[in-house]
Amino acid sequence: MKKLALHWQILIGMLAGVAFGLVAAQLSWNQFVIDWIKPFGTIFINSLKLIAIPLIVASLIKGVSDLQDISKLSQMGGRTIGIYIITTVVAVSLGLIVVNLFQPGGLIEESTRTELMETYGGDAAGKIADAERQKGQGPLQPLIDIVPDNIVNAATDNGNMLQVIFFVIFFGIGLILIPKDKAKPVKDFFDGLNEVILKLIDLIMLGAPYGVFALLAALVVESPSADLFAALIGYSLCVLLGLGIMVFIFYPTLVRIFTGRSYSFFFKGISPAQLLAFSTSSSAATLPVTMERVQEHLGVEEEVTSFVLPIGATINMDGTSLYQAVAAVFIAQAFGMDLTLGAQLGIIVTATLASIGSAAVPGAGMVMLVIVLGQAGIPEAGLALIFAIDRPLDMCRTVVNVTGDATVSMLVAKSVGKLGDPEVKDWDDYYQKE
Ligand code: DAS
Repeated sequence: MKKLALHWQILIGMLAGVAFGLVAAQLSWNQFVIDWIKPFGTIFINSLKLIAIPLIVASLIKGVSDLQDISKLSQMGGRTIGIYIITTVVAVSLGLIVVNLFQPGGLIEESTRTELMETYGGDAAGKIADAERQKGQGPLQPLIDIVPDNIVNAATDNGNMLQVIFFVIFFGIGLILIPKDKAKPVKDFFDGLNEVILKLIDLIMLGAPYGVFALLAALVVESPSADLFAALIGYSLCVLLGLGIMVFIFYPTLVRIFTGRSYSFFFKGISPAQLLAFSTSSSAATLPVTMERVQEHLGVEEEVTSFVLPIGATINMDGTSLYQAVAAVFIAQAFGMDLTLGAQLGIIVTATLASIGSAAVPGAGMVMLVIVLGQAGIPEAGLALIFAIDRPLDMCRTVVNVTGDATVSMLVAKSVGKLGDPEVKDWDDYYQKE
């Protein structure tokens, strides 16, 4: 029998976890589930947290050292990176506005919050105390905190993610500035490390159906409280609202304003790639279709798509960055932490960088969320709260990631005069005529 795609296995794991949790609660097997099932969910979450630092180190060093070719390649390079960063910052900011406006974590009652702290909080109390202490420090303390005085200490605590990121980018710049023959072995090492890490994520994600089953069964058995359930629904709706605004308003408006192409032209062109992104949860798997649709149906010349889209699939993940901003603030709200404006601005930086460092594979956004939580001083244990419902949100945010890449490729093509005429049906004829 054809093996069921991991994707559907995870969704089945979710449903089975809820069903098993409900039956266990009825049969008073609560303690059994907590002692013998929940640990597999904890192990799964820990393995995702384990892979976060190696992933950010390898993918950012690769990303920064690849910039060397990009920025020299043509004026397209700087323009592409610049527009990608702008759309990502817009996405993160939109996520922060939505989650602060609707406060889904506020639906959780004080009694449930205390339970959460005991069940998931881990060192939450310590983190909250740190956050309180930080409020009293000087205005530039967050800037000082970015520069590590010891890279080993920075790398050993998820809380110093920006310090790791700072060192990695600094290292990548050094790699660009040394002679190419000296840089090549180092660059090849990190390219190889990146491949290994991506393979490890694949292996970890094989455990996802079981991890999700355990997490959901534990979630149902431990705290089926209506307020927590309502809060999780509220959180999911905040993510979906933000993603919906990006796909149905922000991107088509950019295309309309800067390329003059109509809303229907854009969606007729890109929708097959969006559907594939939704069903695979992987920008990388969708990339060949994205390239074909953008080239053959949105009129972007091959010279632009072959450059802008592969980079976009790797570093431009607007949906992921929006989701990370919403998830981080939601978990803080769930633990009763009120994040300062500085901490939220810090989330804009880390979510933008974390989405650049996220791999274009299912579940990568969740792995990198550890970076955002760690830096903001939010208990990473909160991942267990939202991981169980992550997969449907991953499907949706991957659609946004792909749509954002297609949008930017049209804007870049238009700006370098490589965007075809929308009335043309067969692009081969069109370009051959020129
Ligand atoms: N699934 C990732 C992608 O392929 C996005 C994510 O995990 O957030 O774009």
